[in-house]
Amino acid sequence: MQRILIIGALGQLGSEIALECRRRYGAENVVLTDIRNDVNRPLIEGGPFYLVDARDGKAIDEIVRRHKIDTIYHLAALLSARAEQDPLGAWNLNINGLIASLEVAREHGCAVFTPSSIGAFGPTTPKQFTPQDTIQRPTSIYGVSKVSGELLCDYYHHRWDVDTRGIRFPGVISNLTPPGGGTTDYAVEIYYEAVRNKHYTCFLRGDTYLDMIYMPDAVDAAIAIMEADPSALRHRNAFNIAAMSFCPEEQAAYIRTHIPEFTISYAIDPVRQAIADSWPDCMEDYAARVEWGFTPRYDLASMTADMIKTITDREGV
Ligand code: AKB
Repeated sequence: MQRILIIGALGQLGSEIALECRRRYGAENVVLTDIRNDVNRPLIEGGPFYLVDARDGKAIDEIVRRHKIDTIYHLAALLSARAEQDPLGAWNLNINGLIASLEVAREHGCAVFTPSSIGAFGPTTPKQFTPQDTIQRPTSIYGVSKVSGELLCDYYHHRWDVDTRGIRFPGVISNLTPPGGGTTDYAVEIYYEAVRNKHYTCFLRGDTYLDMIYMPDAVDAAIAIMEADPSALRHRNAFNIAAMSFCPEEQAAYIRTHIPEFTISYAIDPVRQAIADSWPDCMEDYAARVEWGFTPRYDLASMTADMIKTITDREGV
């Protein structure tokens, strides 16, 4: 029986993992927390919800006891671009929040899912077909916190036998909850602007390649790894997953197959460009495919068709 706690449940990834977990395991078995409660009323009212700071280990401990939680999805974090504006705040939330969850998991025997990121790599990492196990010397504070998080999760597993598991997410593209403060946010914004204004001004260069994944595949991956047979997991905390790799120019070309008048221009943000330039162009994800069966369904063509249809239908354009 899975009894799940999702910390950071109202964010881009959390809100969709929460919906799918409630559908699979029953709303009463999926407890949500977030530091805010002023968005997404249906999710807040659809099952147990608590207003909690992810660093508040005591509050998390009480929730885990009260609801007999066995699995924690720890999703609260500042993303890469936002983190550069407040490096100490990012370190504080990304690391102390994670430690709070790991300590509660150690005490109560919970499994813990933690998202890492392509941000855990840096300029000295091989850029093409980035291997699962390779150089990790990130230059952003977000990346530094993500590598540290991977190591912390490994440590809690080896030292305390906590069932920690995790994925290095590429940019996640979705149409329910907007991302906030990421370097890959452009790849979501472009679809909204294409439908609304037929034009997008991109903050990255047109030839900047990055890995991306569509939300349905990201949600399936997060749940699949937590349901995987633990004896099959050799890497545990930092599986590369890569569904597709593209640059803004290519994404714009695919959008034009649906909206021929769409145009793109560029106003480069040097901070986010430097972060993107330090990340891989495309990762190799063999370990995730072999160890727990990662099989993404969407590529750039099918994702673009679905994003444009969903946004157009919703906005009545
Ligand atoms: C970001 O851009 O910061 C995130 C990520 C790739 O981890 N979307």
